[in-house]
Amino acid sequence: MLIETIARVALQAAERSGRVLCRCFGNLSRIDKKGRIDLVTEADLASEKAVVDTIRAHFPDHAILSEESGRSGKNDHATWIIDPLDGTTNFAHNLPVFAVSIAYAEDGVVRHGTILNPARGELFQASTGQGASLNGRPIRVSNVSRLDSALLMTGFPYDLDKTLDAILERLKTCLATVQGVRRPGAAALDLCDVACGRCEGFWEERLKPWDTAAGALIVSEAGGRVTDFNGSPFLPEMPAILATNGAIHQELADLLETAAV
Ligand code: 2AM
Ligand code: CA
Repeated sequence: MLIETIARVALQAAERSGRVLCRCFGNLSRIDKKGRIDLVTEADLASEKAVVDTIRAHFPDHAILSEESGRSGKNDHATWIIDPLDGTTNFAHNLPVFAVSIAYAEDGVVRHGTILNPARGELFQASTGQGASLNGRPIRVSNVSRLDSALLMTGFPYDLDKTLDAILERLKTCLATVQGVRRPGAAALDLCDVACGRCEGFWEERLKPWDTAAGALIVSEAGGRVTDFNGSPFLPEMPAILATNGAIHQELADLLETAAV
């Protein structure tokens, strides 16, 4: 499949989703819980319908893996991986830090990623071998190489109780070493911030493929490095992700390792 065609459909789907999300933002009438703190809103569902309908209209035989509706279609060759609303908790609190994330994978390898932050009008795109862009302009990771000059981002999983000690140990160790740690609440956007050099690194565990598939490609196409916590090349099905500008990667991986409880 021509990657330009994929990118065009991904953009159309993201723009439709963006309009849906902006319409719903600040106007939610219903918020349901999937777990103690794991929310789903009518915005997640309406955005998912906008994205899935767009992809289905162009590629009825492609498989789709999307956060709210799960897996549909049988096609081992071509799969779309979608988070219709990344940052649902922010969205439900009227905090404008959220995105739609759309990835396309061929034979298990992510070939294209589109992430739209409709509240800021920021569109991040990457295709394998073609670099990454923000609103059409090429982006690069930062060249900061010292941890004490590095700004990092992280996130906390919904099932916190299981791993709270390990998460707090990592956070404590990083806070004591780096310039700063932020926790914005939308993993896809954290990855985009690494890709365009607003921060040097991002780590989080217990994520799902839809949280990371598009963003990981955007980071690597922007010149960054993406692995699991052990340094193995990242795949969307891996629950732990470490994405950096490359220059701080090994040092940050070692630091996270020292914090293991
Ligand atoms: P969401 O808003 O789509 O649910 C917050 O730490 C970030 O991680 C958000 O991107 C959130 O995505 C995601 N996240 C946290 N815990 C998660 C979990 N258990 N499963 C999937 N995504 C999770
Ligand atoms: Ca989501």
